Amino acid sequence: MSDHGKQGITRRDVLETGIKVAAIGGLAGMAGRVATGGVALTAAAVPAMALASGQADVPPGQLDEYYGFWSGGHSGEVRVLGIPSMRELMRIPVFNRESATGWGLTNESRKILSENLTPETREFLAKQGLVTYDHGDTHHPRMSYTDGSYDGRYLYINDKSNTRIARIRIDIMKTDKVLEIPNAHAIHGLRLQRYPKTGYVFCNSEMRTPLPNDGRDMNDPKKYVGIFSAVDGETMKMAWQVKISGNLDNCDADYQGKYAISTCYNSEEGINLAEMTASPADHVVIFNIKAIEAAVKAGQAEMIGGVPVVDGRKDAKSPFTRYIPIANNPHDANAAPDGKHVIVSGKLSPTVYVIAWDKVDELFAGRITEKDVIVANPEVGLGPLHTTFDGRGNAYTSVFLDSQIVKWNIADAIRQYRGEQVNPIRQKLDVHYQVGHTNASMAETKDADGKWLVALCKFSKDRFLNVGPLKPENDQLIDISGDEMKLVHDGPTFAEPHDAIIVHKSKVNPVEIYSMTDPLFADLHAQAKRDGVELGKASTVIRDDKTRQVRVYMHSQAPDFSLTEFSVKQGDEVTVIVTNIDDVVDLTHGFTLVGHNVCMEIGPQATASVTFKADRLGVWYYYCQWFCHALHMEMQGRMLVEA
Ligand code: K7E
Ligand code: CUA
Ligand code: CA
Repeated sequence: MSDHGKQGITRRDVLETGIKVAAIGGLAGMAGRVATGGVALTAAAVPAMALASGQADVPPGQLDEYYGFWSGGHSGEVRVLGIPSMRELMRIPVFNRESATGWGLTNESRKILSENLTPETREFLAKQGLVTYDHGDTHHPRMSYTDGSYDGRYLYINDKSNTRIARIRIDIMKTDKVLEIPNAHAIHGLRLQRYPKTGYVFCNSEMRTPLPNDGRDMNDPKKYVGIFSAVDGETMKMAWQVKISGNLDNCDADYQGKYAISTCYNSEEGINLAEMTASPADHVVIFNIKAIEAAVKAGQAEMIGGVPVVDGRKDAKSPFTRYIPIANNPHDANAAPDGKHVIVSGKLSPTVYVIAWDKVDELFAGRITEKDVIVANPEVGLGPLHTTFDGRGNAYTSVFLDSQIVKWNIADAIRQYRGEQVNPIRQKLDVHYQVGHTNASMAETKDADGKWLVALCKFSKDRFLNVGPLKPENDQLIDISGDEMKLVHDGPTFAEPHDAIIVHKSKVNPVEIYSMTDPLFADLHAQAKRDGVELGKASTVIRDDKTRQVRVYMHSQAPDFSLTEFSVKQGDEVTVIVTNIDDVVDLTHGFTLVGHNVCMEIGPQATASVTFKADRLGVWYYYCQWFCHALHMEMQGRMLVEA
């Protein structure tokens, strides 16, 4: 029933029940508006048919079985794809500025982007005339868990470039929180606590800096500190941090809520390439969550930048961490859906390491040594980066230099490590070209179902029409449902999805229409109350002659604004507040003011606001930029700026 809007019927219902032209007219009439029915009419001819397993071609009018949540890399956004069609369904602005929706322009988005910056960052940005950073570099999108399964509440993602993380609400597919991580530098690895729920968002600081980074110890890199962070995923506030030796690249967590694990490629604590690759061995750090929580609770942590920090560095010999030696410069750590193993990919070593979580218990108990937690070390190929799983005991590792996805069997790898004559490698499939992350359907949950795998290739080279020197990346879809992997689709993507997760559609249930009482609009309701008006009902201009602040309240209902003219005085600070009172599925309006850098999206039953200085004398038109009606072009009004 998730397709249903408030009026109880959608265009999809119309298609699937075979009601034709007259009914669509009736639907529009029921909503009191003319719907854009052209698309629906052509799609109605498609017969309903189930997708065969392994079929990547999703016919017109049919829905995908999975959602893909894609990092947008240094575009700073998150993208939503349908899998297996690889159709891009939506872009969710996160750390970037977005022209269509006004993300970064509206008051609501600016608040989200700025409210959880550190005081130092806030002061620095203010000097540049900014309230927040204008860009981000996203890598690792991860959906919240309950008991090892996706629970469809939130998606979290890192910003490496400005040391932040963000949270997206899955119910509306919008970013609702952004947090700068204090004491850290460049958040790269991000993964989530799986059990009992999320819980913690684990964040790796990739770079080491002096702590605090206030000008001290700059020429003494040995004194720099690496930081591992845990954020409370509910409140999006810092929980605790751990000082570590070396740096941190990627991380993951177990299925019992006991451990997190991070890879380190710079155990040398070097500051250039030669130094960072000097040692034949680096390590992974395993964090004992209960031990850290106990120390924080007992007040044993040091408060730095408002965060409790414990010392988990090697020399501290703490109960918080263990350092497992791994051949040089490992990249990812990926927990297997069997709940028993975690795979560390070697990068500069042609092997991957299999670590058993129950051995980690023994290591912390002091019964075995660090190297004993490793139960397999199969050779997979040159440049292993990331590993994913099919839920049938097989692992799939991306090997960058060989440009392959390598399928291997975990149990056989363990047997081989014990000395049995068995080859764990099942298949090597060429991909195009130079694959980074790979992820399979539901693979990061205990519901791993082994149907689809994506290989996020860093280069497309000759795979698409030439678009000039800057090429798209190539995200390839591979069918892993059978014994053999089969490449079924090339998917061009723009800069640059590092990582993606594939989530069954049953786990993702967004709403069709906003709730007018959504917390997103709480500030606006409060302001309206102070002004003695009600959102969605008022069409009024409120001016404070002393502060010269003007608030313009209006609502939108296709094809008109409730205010088609308002006047302000030159130099006024104007806030326009628009409520979309249409409650029709897919009926979004916009508000764009010519010549004022003002634009916003207003979804059905949503309210949005934007503030600007009315400094330009004359007539300035505003219009709805979201096609909403046959008379959408006419949906406009005038702002008169008087001397
Ligand atoms: Cu391998 Cu940032 Cu996960 Cu890129 S990271 S590939
Ligand atoms: Cu409202 Cu276009
Ligand atoms: Ca190294």
